[in-house]
Amino acid sequence: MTNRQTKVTSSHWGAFEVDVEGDRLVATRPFSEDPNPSDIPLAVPAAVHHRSRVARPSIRRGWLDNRTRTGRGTDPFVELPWDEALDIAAQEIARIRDTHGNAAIFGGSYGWSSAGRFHHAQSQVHRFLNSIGGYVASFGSYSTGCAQSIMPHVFGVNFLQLLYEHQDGWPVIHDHTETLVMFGGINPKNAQVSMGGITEHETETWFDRFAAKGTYCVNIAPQRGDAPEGCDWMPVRPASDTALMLALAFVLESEGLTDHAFLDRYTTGFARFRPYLMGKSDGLPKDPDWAAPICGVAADDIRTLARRMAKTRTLITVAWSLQRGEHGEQPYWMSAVLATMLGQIGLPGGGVGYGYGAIGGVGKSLIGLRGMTFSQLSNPVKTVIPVARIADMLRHPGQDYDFNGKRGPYPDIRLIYWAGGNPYHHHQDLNALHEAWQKPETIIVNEPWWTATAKRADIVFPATTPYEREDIGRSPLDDYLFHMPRLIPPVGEARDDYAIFCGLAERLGAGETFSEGRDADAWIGALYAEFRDLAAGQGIEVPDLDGLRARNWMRLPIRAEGPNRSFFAPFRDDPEAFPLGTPSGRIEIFSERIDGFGYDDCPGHPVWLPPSEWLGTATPEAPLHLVSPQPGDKLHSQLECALADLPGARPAALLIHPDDALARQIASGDLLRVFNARGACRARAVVSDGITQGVVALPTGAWFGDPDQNIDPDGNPNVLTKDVGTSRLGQGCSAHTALVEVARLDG
Ligand SMILES: Nc1nc2c(c(=O)[nH]1)N[C@H]1C(S)=C(S)[C@@H](COP(=O)(O)OP(=O)(O)OC[C@H]3O[C@@H](n4cnc5c(=O)[nH]c(N)nc54)[C@H](O)[C@@H]3O)O[C@H]1N2
Ligand SMILES: Nc1nc2c(c(=O)[nH]1)N[C@H]1C(S)=C(S)[C@@H](COP(=O)(O)OP(=O)(O)OC[C@H]3O[C@@H](n4cnc5c(=O)[nH]c(N)nc54)[C@H](O)[C@@H]3O)O[C@H]1N2
Ligand SMILES: [Mo]
Repeated sequence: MTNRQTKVTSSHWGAFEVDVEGDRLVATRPFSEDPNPSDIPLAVPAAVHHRSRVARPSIRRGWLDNRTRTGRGTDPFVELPWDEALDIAAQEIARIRDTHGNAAIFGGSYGWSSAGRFHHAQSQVHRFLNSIGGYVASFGSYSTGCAQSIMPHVFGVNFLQLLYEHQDGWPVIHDHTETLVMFGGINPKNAQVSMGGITEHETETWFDRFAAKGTYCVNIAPQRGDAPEGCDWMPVRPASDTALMLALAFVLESEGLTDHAFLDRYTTGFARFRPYLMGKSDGLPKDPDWAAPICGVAADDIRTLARRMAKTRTLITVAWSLQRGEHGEQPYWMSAVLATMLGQIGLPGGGVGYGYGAIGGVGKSLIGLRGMTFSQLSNPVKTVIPVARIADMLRHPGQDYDFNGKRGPYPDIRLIYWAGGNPYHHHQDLNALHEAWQKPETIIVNEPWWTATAKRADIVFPATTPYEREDIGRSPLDDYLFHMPRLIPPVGEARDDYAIFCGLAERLGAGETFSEGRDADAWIGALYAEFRDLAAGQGIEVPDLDGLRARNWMRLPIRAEGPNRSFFAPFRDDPEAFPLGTPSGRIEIFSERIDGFGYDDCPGHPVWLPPSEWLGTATPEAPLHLVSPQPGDKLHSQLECALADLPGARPAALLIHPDDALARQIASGDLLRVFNARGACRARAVVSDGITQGVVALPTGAWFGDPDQNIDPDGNPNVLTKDVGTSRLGQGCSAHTALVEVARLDG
């Protein structure tokens, strides 16, 4: 009989117990301290031992034989011994670097990879590329790229800092908020996940407490399920939130409910915005009767909500999804303006907050404790593209583009190195990406699995999963610390990203720069020792590494007590002494700086700007708005290989309103074709009155199928989405901008 042992490990979707027998993970169970554990880890053992693991270093036949670029995704791969494959890859990197320079190497390599402080694939690839002279990097994330550009203009603070350090925690919201207005909802399915780890899943349980206390919670979103049960649902048409927010603002202003004292003291530019709001500048008052047909919410409901917001302690929350669409800058900026008009910014439980529920860590009320960052060294190449503009970059080398007040050319990329992300899952308009993907001479990918991206690379190095290596689990948004034990030996011939990059760096004469003479154990020891000192400096005692190994995990005493840590509180007390980082030191309702950019797609104050594809531009060919939210059963495309094996699981489920289903003779369970001019995929119908009429929802996460099929078999919505920047200012991901048609796929 094999010996069974059980250990706890941590991941982006939380901590869980793992049973190990010999060389295999056999089962997972919830972690004892988690009040509301996620089911996501149930798929881990099947995925780790799945037939789709990359077994050995693999090189595409056509590339190996005569460096062809065609054949990505169709050519067979040749397996090679590690030394030979590393030699070939190092020679190719050297060739590109010596011929075209480091600015011909794209290492943006976006993606979540897996948790663990040291074996973080993105940090590893960036450090490696820096050690050999640098690479073209990327700015921002697919999650919040647009907000990361616009919000510093409005609040004068880095957006991620705003999110993670200056928003009210759940206890403050519970104690003070009377009205919670959730644009895009607060979705417990998304709060299962938090980058780097989330141990006590608490987002959903707070809503039970809000209900018990009588907090009024309204979910303004296309799906009822975007917020916990018990919340009011105000169905809206996607991309119309700015119009709704403007109408709420109009009611405040026309009914004398605006807090002008707040506007005078803490903001700048209301006088420039007001004529637009009231219709003096364009003859179009942004009143509820104007907004109702745009957003699909009755004018009287808008009035009632505005009055309630003015008369109670109100927190406006905005999901990240609202800025992942064309003109995503506008609802974000307008939500801030609406909050200034209510005058509650800086009061506990009032104002505006971003990304509650988007990840489980937002709203956790913790004392800041950082540490354990693996240095990426510095990048001598200064070229940085907005992260979601990768296909444009590949398609248009040398062409100028605008970004947040700057203008410059895209670099000419000859080599792509990707580790820890899956662009053939995450990018919009995959068929167009696939065309752009043919341009570089060489594509190298480190991946544990044969994902669509690995299949479309020239050189694939098999990477270990977190269960095959030792690491430390810790996130500044969580109050636990984990030793993540090596549970099994590497599957196949997989190596850690660190070992792969050590092998390449040595061959490229940068071994010492990359590794500093340390192996993985030495790095983990050094990072942990540094963290231990940092914690001690804050009066928090953690055991030494051997002690942590023995304990496996510990809870850190870093829950914050008392009022929020928001910088808006001191700003509210004394705006002269604590000015914001904007040019005016105040919240900018009108921004001279943005106005100076001269962008018609993002002018000097928030405006209603319809996107190119939404229900207002629906056509007979593409009459339905597609939203593509995050999947509830996994993290993006991770673990998909195991989930897709479950009976009936694929193609993915598409939510459709009963009226839209009836018009197409669709019933729940029917196999569907979802299509537009950009592409097509299959899906399985779920008919539900929990979605706004005219809208369909198909989550991300299905792997992209084979390129010779013109219909993606498993239901990847990114064959349908539009690949366009949010605006010249933000250039963020526009995943939620897409019109489609749906039809039954029988006969
Ligand atoms: N239509 C649409 N598209 C979207 C979105 C949307 O809302 N709608 N959302 C966007 C957003 S917000 C995001 S964040 C992206 C997410 O997109 P990604 O972050 O690219 O998605 P993941 O599936 O998490 O990709 C991580 C990859 O890293 C691999 N990996 C895991 N561990 C390791 C490791 O240790 N080493 C190496 N080398 N690899 C590892 C995994 O196998 C996986 O293939 O998707 C974006 N795309
Ligand atoms: N289980 C799980 N959780 C995750 C992830 C995952 O892959 N799996 N991914 C994580 C990541 S990387 C991110 S970035 C976050 C994303 O967090 P969010 O961006 O907040 O989440 P989404 O699921 O993309 O969208 C939430 C809802 O917004 C609604 N919506 C779409 N467009 C609009 C609009 O124009 N107006 C309004 N009012 N609503 C709209 C849709 O109905 C959708 O269901 O989730 C994180 N959490
Ligand atoms: Mo994201």
